[in-house]
Amino acid sequence: MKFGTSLMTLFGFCMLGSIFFTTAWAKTHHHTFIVKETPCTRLCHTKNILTVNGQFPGPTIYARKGDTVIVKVINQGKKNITLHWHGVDQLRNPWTDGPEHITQCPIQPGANFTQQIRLIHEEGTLWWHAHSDFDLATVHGPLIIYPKQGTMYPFNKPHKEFTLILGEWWNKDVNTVLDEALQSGGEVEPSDANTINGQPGNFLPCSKNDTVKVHVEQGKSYLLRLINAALSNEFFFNIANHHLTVVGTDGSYTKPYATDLVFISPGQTMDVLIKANKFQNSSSPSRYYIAARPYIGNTQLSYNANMTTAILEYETNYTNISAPPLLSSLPAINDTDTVDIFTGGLRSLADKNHPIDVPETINEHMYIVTSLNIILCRNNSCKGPLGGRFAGSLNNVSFETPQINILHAYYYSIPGVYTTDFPDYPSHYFNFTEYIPTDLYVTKKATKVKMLKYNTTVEIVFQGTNIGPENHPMHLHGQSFYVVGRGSGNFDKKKDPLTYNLVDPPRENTVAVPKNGWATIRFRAVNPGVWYMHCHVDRHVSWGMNMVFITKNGKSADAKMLPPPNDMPPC
Ligand SMILES: *[C@@H]1O[C@H](CO)[C@@H](O)[C@H](O)[C@H]1NC(C)=O
Ligand SMILES: *[C@@H]1O[C@H](CO)[C@@H](O)[C@H](O)[C@H]1NC(C)=O
Ligand SMILES: *[C@@H]1O[C@H](CO)[C@@H](O)[C@H](O)[C@H]1NC(C)=O
Ligand SMILES: *[C@@H]1O[C@H](CO)[C@@H](O)[C@H](O)[C@H]1NC(C)=O
Ligand SMILES: *[C@@H]1O[C@H](CO)[C@@H](O)[C@H](O)[C@H]1NC(C)=O
Ligand SMILES: *[C@@H]1O[C@H](CO)[C@@H](O)[C@H](O)[C@H]1NC(C)=O
Ligand SMILES: *[C@@H]1O[C@H](CO)[C@@H](O)[C@H](O)[C@H]1NC(C)=O
Ligand SMILES: *[C@@H]1O[C@H](CO)[C@@H](O)[C@H](O)[C@H]1NC(C)=O
Ligand SMILES: *[C@@H]1O[C@H](CO)[C@@H](O)[C@H](O)[C@H]1NC(C)=O
Ligand SMILES: *[C@@H]1O[C@H](CO)[C@@H](O)[C@H](O)[C@H]1NC(C)=O
Ligand SMILES: *[C@@H]1O[C@H](CO)[C@@H](O)[C@H](O)[C@H]1NC(C)=O
Ligand SMILES: CC(=O)N[C@H]1CO[C@H](CO)[C@@H](O)[C@@H]1O
Ligand SMILES: [Cu+2]
Repeated sequence: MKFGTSLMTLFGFCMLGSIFFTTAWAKTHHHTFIVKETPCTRLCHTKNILTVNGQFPGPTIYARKGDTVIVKVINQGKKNITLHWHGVDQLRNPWTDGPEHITQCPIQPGANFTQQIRLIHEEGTLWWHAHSDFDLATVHGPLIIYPKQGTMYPFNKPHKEFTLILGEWWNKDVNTVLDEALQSGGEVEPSDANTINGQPGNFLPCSKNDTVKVHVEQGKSYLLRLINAALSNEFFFNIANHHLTVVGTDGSYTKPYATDLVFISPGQTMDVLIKANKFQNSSSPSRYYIAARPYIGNTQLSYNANMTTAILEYETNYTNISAPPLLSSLPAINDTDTVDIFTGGLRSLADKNHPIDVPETINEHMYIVTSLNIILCRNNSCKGPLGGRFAGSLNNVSFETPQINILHAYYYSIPGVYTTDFPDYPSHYFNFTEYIPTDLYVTKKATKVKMLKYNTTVEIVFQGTNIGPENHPMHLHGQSFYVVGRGSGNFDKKKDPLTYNLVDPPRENTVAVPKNGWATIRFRAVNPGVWYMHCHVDRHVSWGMNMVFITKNGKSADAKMLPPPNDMPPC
């Protein structure tokens, strides 16, 4: 299946592919992803960025539920990379899931790796991205999964659809930004612009000419597939004067949720219906800003508050080009109440054709504190707080990425790579949402995993803390989960479970654990393999806010991990 890739590569210049759907399909879809350096200009800065097939954002993968996608990844770049299919379970096949040093060794420059993506229950919008260093900043694209042949959307078929990817742009090379931070132990420089489909939009320097435009016809309805591919920023998103109806998130349908505003964390996707009903006659405005701006809980810290914009433009012969597009205001950058209201409104569709299976009896309870920390440096010579080095942890274990990948070590029983004592509970309870005393702020590195028996039901209560500016969007590989509750303050194990939604909780692969609050997820471990769980804020990953689940094989043949493919990248 081809869709404009050849045309785009001809130009070899970080081109934006078509944002409207224009293709046919088959049961098995073959793609070739050539990862390479491509010159690209934004904010009047030109640099080489890593792209797939010269496109930024990268190519869209289209498939139907139940299809298989086979991607041959060819690394023509100068650095190690890996690719991940975000939100796909990869049932029994962790081998091509992608996280570097967790399930594979990287694809080295000049090497290839063919990755198989079997879509089983996923339907809606997912995405793919690099899972090595900060490569995700430019190596990402949509993965769009239509209903099975002969089945339909659980809503009226939209006239057309379009995809918008929220992201961040650095004028510097992103991996230089990462290396500098890791060397100094200090903060990662904030990005220079937030972007929509790689473009900063009208309000940022040198960007106006390239602002993304979405053309619509009066009276028609559209499906917007919204993806947050930012390295750090959570976003408020709206379209001036247009109502939005969320109908899906993270590759699962939701009950239609009418709203004027969407809140989306890094790693998440939202499927949103829009009715283009605002252009009535020659004197009506015909252009409306599509806008996104970050949410940041603590405005004391340095952050990028830039608004990024695209334009919704009605196809009409009356467009008054000198009239500026209409802009609707977005909530204040620290408006936590609006975040909580939006997030609290998401419900699984949970109808006859889209049943849900929320675990009711729980075998494994976990209470995981998500925290930013420091690791002390000799002579207090690092650039983090107290002369230490920034770290992140889950239950005070700051993940040390092993040299031998965990899947390899598990499958071939290589000892000494990890230990199986990831703690189910914090060793130390305190008021997590209060200022944390310095001695508790320090953490330690280790490579700990949590073993799960096949078919175990797991509940995790994530507890956010007062340290750091933002929520932690926790992402789980290998299975989606139900978000059964979310609230502020310290989790109260007597009162808070009474508020759980076990009837129609949203099914997600990434949950925004609130700063100073908690979120509870549930899932059933029926996917044997090695599954990474990490904050989707990339710098928090590099600081260790991650851990690994290993789900053991079950008894029956179809409850066992598949053998590795022949072309696993060697170390
Ligand atoms: C990678 O794939 C390309 C294109 O199919 C081929 O030309 C090249 O020889 C392969 N490289 C390796 C190391 O297998
Ligand atoms: C934008 O377009 C105008 C008109 O074509 C041109 O004069 C200007 O140089 C362009 N700006 C940039 C930054 O490319
Ligand atoms: C044109 O449409 C606007 C709404 O966009 C309405 O307020 C106005 O009355 C209409 N004008 C005419 C001449 O129909
Ligand atoms: C614009 O005008 C042309 C020529 O009169 C007509 O064919 C076309 O349908 C018009 N388009 C719209 C969106 O009104
Ligand atoms: C176009 O918009 C500008 C700015 O809003 C306004 O001054 C002008 O009168 C409009 N022209 C027409 C023909 O409507
Ligand atoms: C949000 O930030 C503004 C400006 O810094 C501040 O005045 C306000 O108190 C903050 N609101 C909350 C809820 O933190
Ligand atoms: C720490 O400070 C001591 C005394 O000032 C100095 O001798 C030593 O080299 C420093 N160590 C590092 C790692 O900077
Ligand atoms: C925890 O600290 C916060 C912030 O100081 C305070 O509002 C809250 O009451 C404390 N909770 C408990 C249980 O002490
Ligand atoms: C985390 O571990 C470090 C190192 O073992 C210890 O100093 C610190 O007190 C622990 N913090 C918490 C919150 O348990
Ligand atoms: C998984 O466990 C449930 C009970 O929690 C049981 O009903 C089901 O049969 C089990 N499935 C498998 C494949 O073992
Ligand atoms: C790239 O990956 C190989 C294989 O794991 C490793 O030996 C090498 O050190 C890596 N290169 C860099 C720059 O990390
Ligand atoms: C135009 C604008 O607001 N630019 C800001 C975007 O964000 C960077 C990083 O915080 C700021 O330095 C710019 O001033
Ligand atoms: Cu985080």
